[in-house]
Amino acid sequence: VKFVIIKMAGEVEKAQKAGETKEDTIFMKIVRKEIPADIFYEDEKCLAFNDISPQAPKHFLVIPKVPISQLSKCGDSDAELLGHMMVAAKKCAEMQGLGNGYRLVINDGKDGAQSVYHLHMHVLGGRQMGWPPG
Ligand code: TR5
Repeated sequence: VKFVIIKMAGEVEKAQKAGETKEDTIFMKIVRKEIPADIFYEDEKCLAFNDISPQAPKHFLVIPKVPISQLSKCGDSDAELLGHMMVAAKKCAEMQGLGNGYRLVINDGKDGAQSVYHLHMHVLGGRQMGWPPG
């Protein structure tokens, strides 16, 4: 339990230091296949890969191929892409055998504990989730 609390504190601290920059993110490098990731789904608009630090037996990320920094920067013109990503997340959850349910999370900005400023949906499953989240 102590380890988990320390780890959670570390993630939040990291997120608070992160911020939107004009620089390339690690996720754009994954989109361009410049660094390896466990990509198991890809279509013309988005891809999904396993999170490097899983917080549940199944934990993957769905990201757009275009560099949108965060949900709060999206506008009306992004509605189709956001809907597409949510449907892709649902298809991926099925592919990953999450028939008993799962959780979809988008962390936005500092208070949301976002650490990578390339929009991503977390999909977590394979165990009973608690509520409320921390
Ligand atoms: O905190 P937010 O919502 O921004 O989530 C960022 C997520 O990206 C965290 O769950 C990290 O574990 C995950 N992450 C970070 C890196 C990474 C990754 N997932 C897969 N592959 C990764 N690589 C190669 N490099 C990362 N820095």
